[in-house]
Amino acid sequence: MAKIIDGKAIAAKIRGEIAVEVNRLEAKGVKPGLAVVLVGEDPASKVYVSMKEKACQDVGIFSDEYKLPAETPEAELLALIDKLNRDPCIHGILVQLPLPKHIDTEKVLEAISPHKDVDGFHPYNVGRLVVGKPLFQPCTPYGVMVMMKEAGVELAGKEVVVVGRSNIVGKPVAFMCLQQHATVTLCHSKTRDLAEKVRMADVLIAAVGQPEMIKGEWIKEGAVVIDVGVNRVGEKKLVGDVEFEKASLRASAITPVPGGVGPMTITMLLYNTVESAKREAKD
Ligand code: NAP
Ligand code: LUD
Repeated sequence: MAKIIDGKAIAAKIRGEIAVEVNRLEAKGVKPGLAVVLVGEDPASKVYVSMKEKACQDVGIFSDEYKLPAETPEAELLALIDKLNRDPCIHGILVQLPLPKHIDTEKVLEAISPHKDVDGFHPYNVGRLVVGKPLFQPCTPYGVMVMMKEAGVELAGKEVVVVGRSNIVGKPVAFMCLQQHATVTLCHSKTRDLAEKVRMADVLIAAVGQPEMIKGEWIKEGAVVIDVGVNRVGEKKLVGDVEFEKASLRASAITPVPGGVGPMTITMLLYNTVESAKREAKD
């Protein structure tokens, strides 16, 4: 039976350490500040944004919230980002995705100062990651790496299979694993025989967004399974991209959904914001 990698517990430990660090900075007159921008009414985004705001309050980070209507013109959003880029009280700017269709997401992400880009989505930060000299690392993949480290998962020489190639999760986590000397296979919707690829994995990272599409029987005996997927089925139930119960019978360690990668994402956002404030203050 697999060991459960408890993201909630690891997140709570790190948030405790962040709170201590925020206190230390405050004593020196530095208050880390995060601007959280939400455009529109996407229900999942509303939940995540309010979780982020609460997490900031819990550790003592100042959070400045901007909730804009869905029909906000792109120019108005760009003007807000420009203002936040120049605001000395703000060390991190987060624009929750997805954005409404009339807004060019790439243009918005490129407008955020790379030095306040706590999501790590600006092409400057993506490039820094790819060359192995990261400044801000994107929160979800960063959280995955920290979880694996905490769980004692050694990556050098291992076969890592990532399913999903989004800019938010799949691509960056693949580069992070490569940096840790894993041999990485990056799969997507055009991959032939996904089951065969998954069977090779010493470490499987699933970020597909399809409820339980990765079957328990595909998992190699003793593999580590990291399930990034958060899929709502029915009214309330959340499931991952992997068949949890069946995969648990074969894996040596597995992350649950909820309580796995999700809480780590928010924790790394807090971490990046504090790092940004420290860099700005030359602390
Ligand atoms: P996304 O942008 O929709 O990307 C999904 C990826 O999965 C794409 O690369 C797609 O391939 C691939 N894919 C889709 N169907 C597939 C199939 N049948 N076989 C193989 N690959 C397939 O999603 P995302 O933003 O990366 O999110 C993925 C999941 O993670 C979602 O459930 C999301 O809610 C969750 N998530 C969780 C967190 C967290 O903090 N826990 C953070 C972010 C995302 P193509 O590129 O070929 O289309
Ligand atoms: N946009 C993210 N869009 C969506 N789940 C998140 C997320 C927490 N700019 C920007 O925060 O990093 C981002 N930056 N994302 N996501 C997804 C993605 C973004 C997803 C899940 C959770 C953040 C989370 O804590 C809980 C869990 O898995 O235990 C369950 C709570 C629930 O109802 O999903």
